[in-house]
Amino acid sequence: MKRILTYGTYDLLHYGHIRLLKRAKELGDYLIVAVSSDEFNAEKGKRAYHNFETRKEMLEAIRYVDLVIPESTWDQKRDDVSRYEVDVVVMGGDWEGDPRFECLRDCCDVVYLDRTPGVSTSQIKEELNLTTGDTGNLFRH
Ligand code: C2G
Repeated sequence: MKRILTYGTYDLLHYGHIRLLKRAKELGDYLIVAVSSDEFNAEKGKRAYHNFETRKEMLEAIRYVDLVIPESTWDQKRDDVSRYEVDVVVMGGDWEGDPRFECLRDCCDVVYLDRTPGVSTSQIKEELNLTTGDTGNLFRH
């Protein structure tokens, strides 16, 4: 059984996230997602719209995902790889070459997958704010 592990905030779940998880699962048989805790998000300078429990619940509903664990620190990755007997750590291309992932190459494979262009959580937030701001309605007509 080939075990895959990926990390992320996964806020305002969108098709870019789903396509990443689908392709990550295609690399093996079992996909673990380490989703950032609210406290760790603060450390990353992020404030998620949905809290940890909600983001975890949404990820657990995705057919490609077999297990969701918390991501609480930058430094837990090596322990995660060992504890969950991970063969491959997968991340989107925006992390390509990041030493926090490259340093894992002595204990597992590290694979970066192309990001899905044209969608991001921050873009969704910005567009919703703009729409709300200039028309007062939540949805663009
Ligand atoms: N992603 C993607 N395409 C997008 C948006 C995101 O492939 N259009 C990928 C990212 O590359 C990442 C995953 O989806 O692999 C989750 O994205 P985020 O929730 O933004 O995660 P991030 O803030 O990058 O957290 O320790 C690592 C961090 O926790 C990663």
